[in-house]
Formats: sequence, C-alpha cells, structure tokens
Amino acid sequence: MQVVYSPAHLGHDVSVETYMGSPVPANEVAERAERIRSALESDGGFPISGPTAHGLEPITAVHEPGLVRFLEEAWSAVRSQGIERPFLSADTYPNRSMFEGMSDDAIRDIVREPRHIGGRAGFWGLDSAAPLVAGTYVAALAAVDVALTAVDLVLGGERAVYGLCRPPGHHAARSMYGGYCFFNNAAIAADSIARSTGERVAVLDVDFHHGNGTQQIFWRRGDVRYVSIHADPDRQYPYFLGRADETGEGEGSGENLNIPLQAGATNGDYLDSLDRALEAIAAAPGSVIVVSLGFDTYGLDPIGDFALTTDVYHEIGKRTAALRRRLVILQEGGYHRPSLGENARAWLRGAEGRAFDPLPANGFGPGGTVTG
Ligand code: Q9C
Ligand code: ZN
Repeated sequence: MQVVYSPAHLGHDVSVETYMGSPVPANEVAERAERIRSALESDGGFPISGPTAHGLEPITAVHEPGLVRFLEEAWSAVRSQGIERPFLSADTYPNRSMFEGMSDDAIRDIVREPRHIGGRAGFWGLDSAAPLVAGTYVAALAAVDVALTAVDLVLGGERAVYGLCRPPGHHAARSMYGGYCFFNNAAIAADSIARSTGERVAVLDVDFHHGNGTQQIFWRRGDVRYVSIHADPDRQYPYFLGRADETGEGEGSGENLNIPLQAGATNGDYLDSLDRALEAIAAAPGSVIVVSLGFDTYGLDPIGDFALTTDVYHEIGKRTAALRRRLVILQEGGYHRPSLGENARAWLRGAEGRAFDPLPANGFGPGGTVTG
C-alpha cells in the first residue's frame, strides 16, 4: 500500500501541554509519526512518497478564512507581542454564557476577534490541549497536502492509500482548532472527493475520541455521511458533542451516526460497534471511504480507556476493506508510542488482505496482547 508522508511535521513538536491548567508531558509529539514511518519502512510493503502542494483553496472550502489567517500569523504575533512562552495557548475563551441575554444580532455586531494573541487563541480555539509553536502552521498545511495527495492517488486508481497526517485533524471545526488538531485533514479530503466526483462520501472515524470537528463540518450536508465509534463524551474529551442522539439537520438529517462506548470497551465490544458502523456506510451509495484512524483505542494508551489489542486492528482493517470501497486512510490520534508502529502495520495489512504477521520480540506477545 502506498503511504504519503511529509517531514514538515517535525517542526510542530512540544514537550509539554496543559491539562486542566497544569503542565503535563505532551502526548501529540513528532516521535509518533516517526515510529509509524519506521515500522512501515521495515515491513517492506509500504512505499513512501511525499505530498504535492494543493494550496489554500481546498482548506478554505472547509475552514473559515479567519482561522487560516490566525494560524498563519499566531506565532509571529506571540513574538511581536513580547510574550515569552514555549507555546501559545489561550488566555480567555468566549464561554457562551458570557453573552447570555444578548440577541444573535447583538452578538454578531459586538463579539469579534480581539487583538491580543491570548484572546485571539481563545476566539479560535477549543481548549488548551493544542499547543501552537513556530512550525505548527507549516506542519498543518503539510498534513492537509498529505491527505489530499492520498485522495489523488485513490481517485487515480489505487484501492487504498495511507496518509500519515500529523498534526491530526478531526477535532478542528470550520472555525475552530483544538484537541491537537489545526486543519481537519479528513474533512478536507472528504469535501474534496465529494466535489470532484459528485459522489457521496463516507467518513469512518475510529479514533478513541469523537470527531466533533468532522461532525460539525458535515452536520447539514447530505453528501458526506459521518460515522464514529468513540468514548462516551459524558466521561471523555470533547465532552460537549458525540452522543448517539446527534444525527444531523436539514439535508444532513440522518447522515450523522455516533456510537459512544463505555470505559474498558473490549475487542468484542468494538467489533460489534464496527459492524454497525460499516452497515450504516454500506447503506448509502458511494465508492470512497475516508478513514479517520486513531490508535488511542489501544489498551495501553495513556489518555484512552478502551482495551483493544494489536490483533484487533488487523481485523478492523480487514472488515473495513470488506465493504469493497476505495479507502483514503488518514492518521489521527494514538499516544502509546511503543505500539504505534505495530498497530498501524496491523491495520493497514488487514486492509490490504495481507496476513497479520506481527514482528517477533516487539514487547507485545502473540495476538498482540501485552506480555510485560
Ligand atoms: N489528559 C486526538 O486524539 N485532552 N486528540 C487530553 C489528557 C485532549 C485528543 C487530556 C485530547 C485530544 C486527535
Ligand atoms: Zn483521539
């Protein structure tokens, strides 16, 4: 299977993020993508190529131009405003209750992007878990190019292509970044496929977290069906979206399917949900699926609470490919660094119909279960 990768992600790296106001070791680090790249290189069956530039048009087809401008300017504004910080994170977020009692018209007239970068980051940001540094904008642009190059290859005749996107994308909404995400790579890919083929497109999101950004972007659209299996937002990020009763509105009514799962969800629980998700995708026409692929469902993930093992990723890839649609597979989350390469290899080999064939002596025992 062809793989698309760009080294530009290396410029977006942090050692610390903030969680509930305190500094903690960063989860979404450059080592993640390098682990996956090196595992796929060792496999020998995954030729890697660089992305081609697609410009800003496919991005602004999905994102508010003001968000793009903010991300482009943010780091130089941090510097020119004399703010000495290792990364940018917001000072104030416009909580919706700040405007309680004001009409929609008044809010539109009065509330605007401020000049201070700590306020601007709050205006465009969801949370404090998407640290922005000098190389973030270039890395985020490259991740979109990786996704769109994977789209080109698939529309050019490949059955399945893997885009090693970093930073990830599925928490980024039309006018918002957050959750380690800046541009929504999968949504930009799906929108681009829908526009260029005139066909309907499905997004299958198997990251541990609900892809609130992708849901928001396609909420009212009838041409992109969003199906996601994720941790119940009652107990996990992003908390405010991802419940089963969110099904879309207008033309998008019935096109959004959320399958929330309990803590400790097992391989069996997950495969049952996957079968439901795949059934929902098979029920609508279309020949391409965009997969938002996360490995934070893994049992040892430091921020997830599911119990999946490496062997089940092979099975998930295999069942997804059994729909016999073309696959644009894009990397989202997954934070247990030692297992990321093997989990990605397993998924992608399953999707290609190759044997599981785990590497020996990788610290993960037969069947991918943890031995020590
Ligand atoms: N204690 C993706 O997987 N909250 N984003 C982290 C850690 C943010 C996850 C809390 C999680 C964002 C793409
Ligand atoms: Zn995630």
